[in-house]
Amino acid sequence: MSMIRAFIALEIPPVLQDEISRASAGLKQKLGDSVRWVAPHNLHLTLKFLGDVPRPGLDALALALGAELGRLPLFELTLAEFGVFPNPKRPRVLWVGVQAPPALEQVRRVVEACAARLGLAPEEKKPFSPHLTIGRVRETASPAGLQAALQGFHPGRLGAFTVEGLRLFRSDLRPQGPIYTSLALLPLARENFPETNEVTPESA
Ligand code: 2AM
Repeated sequence: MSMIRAFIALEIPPVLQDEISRASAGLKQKLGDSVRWVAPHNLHLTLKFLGDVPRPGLDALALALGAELGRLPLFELTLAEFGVFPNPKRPRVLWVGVQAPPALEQVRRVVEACAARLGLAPEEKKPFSPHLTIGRVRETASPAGLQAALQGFHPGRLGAFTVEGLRLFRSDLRPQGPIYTSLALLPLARENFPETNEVTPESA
């Protein structure tokens, strides 16, 4: 059976993807090729990486999740500041921080529970640390050069938006970068939808 590499994520509104791109332009110039930068339209917040899953498994997951998430309220996320994994001495992943209410953790628990019911492996024991990966450091990068460039990078508050739902994404790895395709939209409770989906980038 053919397998689909998939993950569940929150989309970031294009205006905030652009804001992150604008805020990190100077850093990109400094670090250049020592980092594989995430294309602005690919910036997202991963809630669960599923790996290779057969299509019927994904359909079942979308169905189960759709029913559960439809009962949970909308919530707001704020994008702010910057950090690295695993530590500043050996940065491998560069990210923008996410300030989230407890509702995000609740959503993540529902995602884990639905995935587990369908036999998809639970996340490793490490605690959930919501972040938006903006770049991945190449093996060849000089740690000293990286540290110097990263120390002065403090983008502050980048903006906030209302989360209306999750998406199930397909990921196709290509030499020029991954291609993410939405397979399903999984809305949160519709009765709580605001009149308009407010997005407030800091530079607006
Ligand atoms: P992260 O880099 O922000 O942690 C799609 O590949 C998404 O799934 C990526 O944004 C990545 O999020 C996340 N992911 C988590 N674990 C992964 C893994 N083992 N392999 C690939 N992607 C993974």
